[in-house]
Amino acid sequence: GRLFVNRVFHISANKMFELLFTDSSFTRRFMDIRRISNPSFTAWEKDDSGNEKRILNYAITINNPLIGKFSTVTENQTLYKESREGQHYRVDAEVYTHDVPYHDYFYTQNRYYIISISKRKCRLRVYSDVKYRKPTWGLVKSFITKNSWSGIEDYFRQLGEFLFGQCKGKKG
Ligand code: YK8
Repeated sequence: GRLFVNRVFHISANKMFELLFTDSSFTRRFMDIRRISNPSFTAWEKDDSGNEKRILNYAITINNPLIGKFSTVTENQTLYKESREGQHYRVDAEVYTHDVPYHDYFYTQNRYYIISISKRKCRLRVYSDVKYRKPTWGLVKSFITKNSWSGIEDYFRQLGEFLFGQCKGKKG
């Protein structure tokens, strides 16, 4: 995958997890900014392997004239059991955009690592990869990949900035 976020934030690892991976007001506000609508979240639930899972559904607004204006999205998140509360967390998210061209050919996999540095500092790393669900012609692949990277990059740049703004509002 490609590394899209690698940055230290002045909040605890715990707080970072809460902001990004619970139904927080931070998430709600960020969704508003991104014009993400109709969000629904399931609660984290342990599966047979001991990892925890939750499912998000929402609609995104797209500003690429090739694609159309909206798409519904399903995001399946896994919180790995190796995560240690307050210390380190790993969450994988599989993102399916249901209403874009070639939607049945690919999905996006995002890996989030939150690592505690001190009581009030943590590092966030996010890797992203475009995954193919069936054999895809090379030209189509490069079309999908190119359109995906630019959208993903834009999203995580904005997320990083919004998180940074959140931290500045805090003491320390
Ligand atoms: C998540 C990756 C691709 C997709 C989009 C589709 C290209 C279609 C290719 C055709 C619109 C919030 C993206 C960017 C939509 C948004 C997705 C978000 C940002 C033309 C061949 C949604 C993170 C995320 C992951 C993948 C992104 C999609 O939390 O280009």
